[in-house]
Order: sequence, then structure tokens, then C-alpha cells
Amino acid sequence: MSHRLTQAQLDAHWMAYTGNRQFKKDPRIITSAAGNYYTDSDGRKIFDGLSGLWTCGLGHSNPAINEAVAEQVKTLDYSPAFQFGHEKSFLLAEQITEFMPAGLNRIFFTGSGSESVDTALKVARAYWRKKGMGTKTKFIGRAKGYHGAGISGFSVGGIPANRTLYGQGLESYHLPHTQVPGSEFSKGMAEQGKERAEDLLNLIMMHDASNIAAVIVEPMSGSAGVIVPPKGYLQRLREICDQHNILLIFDEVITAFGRMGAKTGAEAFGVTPDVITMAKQVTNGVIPMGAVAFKQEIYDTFMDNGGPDYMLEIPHGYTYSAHPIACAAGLASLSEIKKQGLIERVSSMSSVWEDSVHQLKDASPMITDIRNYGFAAGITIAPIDGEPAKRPFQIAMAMWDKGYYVRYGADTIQLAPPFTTEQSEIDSLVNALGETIKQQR
Ligand code: PXG
Ligand code: PLP
Repeated sequence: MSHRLTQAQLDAHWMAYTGNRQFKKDPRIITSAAGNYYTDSDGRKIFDGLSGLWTCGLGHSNPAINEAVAEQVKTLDYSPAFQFGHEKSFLLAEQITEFMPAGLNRIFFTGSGSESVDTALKVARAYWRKKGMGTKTKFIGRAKGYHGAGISGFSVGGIPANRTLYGQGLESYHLPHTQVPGSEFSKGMAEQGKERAEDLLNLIMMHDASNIAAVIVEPMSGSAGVIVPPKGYLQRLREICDQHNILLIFDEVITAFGRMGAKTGAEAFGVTPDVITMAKQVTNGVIPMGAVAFKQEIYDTFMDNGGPDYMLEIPHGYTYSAHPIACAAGLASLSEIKKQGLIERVSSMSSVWEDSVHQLKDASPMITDIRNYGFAAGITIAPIDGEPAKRPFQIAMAMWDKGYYVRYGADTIQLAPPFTTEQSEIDSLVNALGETIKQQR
């Protein structure tokens, strides 16, 4: 390993969502990135099988984004987010609405997906209070959901390992996940599992709609291993929320801006929520940024009940809301997605991707499920007795040694290559993964 870091330097950084002790014994240091590849500190070229952390669909070091950022740093490096503005945030908000379903046309900027979730949940509570329904405060999430690392995100999230250390969160209840027996190896949306939406009626019965502010789900769960909604499931959630006056929030931090071969998960699955959270791909991951799209009626409710116009309509925001450099990166990123026709590209290549990842089924009996949509796939690996997360970790490390970066989490391997990936790159990624899984004991 040819990096130059001392043990003291390694120890000084408490790394995010990382096995720090293992990493610091055997550091994996990335030194540069271009296109669909990283270079590590040994000079090896490594294929980016997760587009960063689902962030970099355009690949790395996109010249248009780089130039926009460099220019912005020189022109306006920071401007205050509260009570003053700069032009690019308004241009970007309008650009984002072009990617959102019709009607979700009011954009609030944040610094990350976690802040976007916090924003959506706070606005949901405040919205009902503004409408004279201040008892609507509880939230409904879903088992296996991931909604970021904030106190609100872990509360509505449904990945046990992310919750159990942290004690009491916001009052939240959870729908069951949709991975039902019989749905294994479904291509795209499963036929089975739609009925799990009916559990929302049970939760409403237990808590009463007068106490529930919002339901929040990822249209397709990313972190838990690419869990695609069953046919009709999201439609049914939408119906029930409408019937009971509950806001429906889609957390599209992973699914917005192309990953699904559509502008959003909402568009891919044909269901329009009231609120969409986003982050990651909005700037291609180059500068941290998140955003939340609200349907206009929510925004209008605050404007119409805001008191005198020198008053804030909602006391909420972040120092880095609409950061000018992030806005410049966002404008360039969205413009590149359109110019290169990448959403159409993912859509037209998604069947190649689907066929390729499902061929893995024959590689090993250890593979107990494969799921896919757009340019995303999740592969479930049968656990070693008593060590459920070990095989995916070993597989991901062996893949890194072979020159492929893939994500592992719980009992799954996750793949999400850049939108610019060629068929030959898909083939070599999937072949290497098949070989690696075969070598597991
Ligand atoms: N919501 C969803 C649906 C996400 O996927 C967040 C919120 C939080 O975003 P921030 O920017 O605060 O991290 C996410 C983030 C993985 C992985 O490998 C996924 C995420 C983050 C890190 C790793 O699956 N998703
Ligand atoms: N903590 C302190 C002491 C602060 O002054 C601020 C912002 O001014 C924050 C936290 C919140 O930081 P941010 O706006 O970057 O989320």
C-alpha cells in the first residue's frame, strides 16, 4: 500500500459509516477520478460500480461542471442564505422543477439528503398546524427504509442497525417492506407484494389520521439493497393517503435525476407524491447539496398564512441553503444530463443491465435474490451462520482488489454504475462479481 499517511493521521479521522478499525489496518485510498474510473494510491484503475455513493451518474471530472464550479468560486464564493439571494438559485430551482412531476414546483434548498428529509418532515408538521390541524404530528416510514442520518431520518428509517444505538427518536411507525416470499429474482417490478400497502390502513386505525402528518417512503429503496416497489403498491399508498388527508413524501435522494431511466421515481412508477426530497445527483456529487420539491398548495398555505410580509413564513433553513457554488454545479450537472440524453440512455440500456445482472443467478447458490431497475441492482447473499454481514464485506473487498468498487450493506451487494457506462463495462463488472461470489466459501 503506497499511501503516505501515518497511523496518527489515520486515527485522527473518525470515518463515516466505516469499519474504522479494519480500514485503518488496510486503508483503501482513492487519489483521483475521471470518467467511470478511480485511481487508487497504488496507481490502480478501479471501475466505479456505485457512481460514488449513487451521486456521480455523469461519471467523474465532467469538464462542464468543473468549469462552472471554478468560475463560480472566482465570481461569488458565498452569499448569505437568509434574506438575500443570488441569481443562480432561482435558475436552478426552475431547472429542478423541469425534472419534477407537474405541480411540484416550489423548491427549498438544503445541504444534503438528511437535511432534505428533516426539511420535508418539519414542513409537513407545520403545514397541518397552519391549516388548524396541529395534532397531525406522527410519521409513517417503512421497514428497510433509509432516510439519512439525522434524528428525524433515523426515526422514520427502517434499517435496524441504523436505529438501535440511538434511543428515542420522533414518534414514527413503520409499514412492512415489500420483499415478500415468491418475489425473488423478479425483473423490475414484482407481481407480488402490492397487498403490503394495505398495512397503512392498520396504522391509520391504530393512530388515527388526525394524528398522522405524513408517510415517507423511497419509491425504490436504495441503501437496503435496491427494493423495487411491487406493481400497484405505490398507487395504493397514494389512494390511502388521499382518502385520509395524509401527505405522501417520496424520498428520491437516490432515484431523482436519472438513476431509474426516468426523471424521478415518481415518473418511473407513475405516482405523484406531495413532496419529493433529493440530493446526490443534483450536483453529480461534486458539491454537497440537497433540495425538497413541494406541491404549490403547500407553499401557498405558508404564504397565505404568513402574517405581515416582513415576517418569515417558516423559520427554517441552513447556512448552506442554495450555496452559490453548489447552485453552479447543479445548473451544469442538470444541463449535462439533458445535453447528453442520459435519462434516455439509462432507459434504453436498462434491459441490457437487467439481463446481465440476472445472469448472475447461475453463478452460485449463495445468491438468493436479484433485483433491478434502471441502472441499479441489488443482490442478496445467503449469510454465514452467525455472521450475516460477512460475505458481502468479503465480496466487496475482493472486488476492490480486482479493480471494481461495489457497495455492500447488510446481506446485499449493490450496483449502480454511471449513466455513461458501456455494455463492455457492464459485462466485465458482472463477470468479475460472478467469479468473486463463486470463490466465497
Ligand atoms: N434519503 C435517501 C433515500 C438516501 O439514499 C439519504 C436520504 C441521506 O442523504 P445524505 O446526503 O445525508 O447522506 C440517503 C443517502 C448506500 C448509501 O450505499 C446511501 C446513502 C448514503 C450513503 C450510502 O446505499 N443514501
Ligand atoms: N450550531 C451553531 C452554533 C450555529 O451557529 C449554526 C448556524 O449558524 C448551526 C449549528 C447550524 O449550522 P448549519 O446552518 O450549517 O446547519
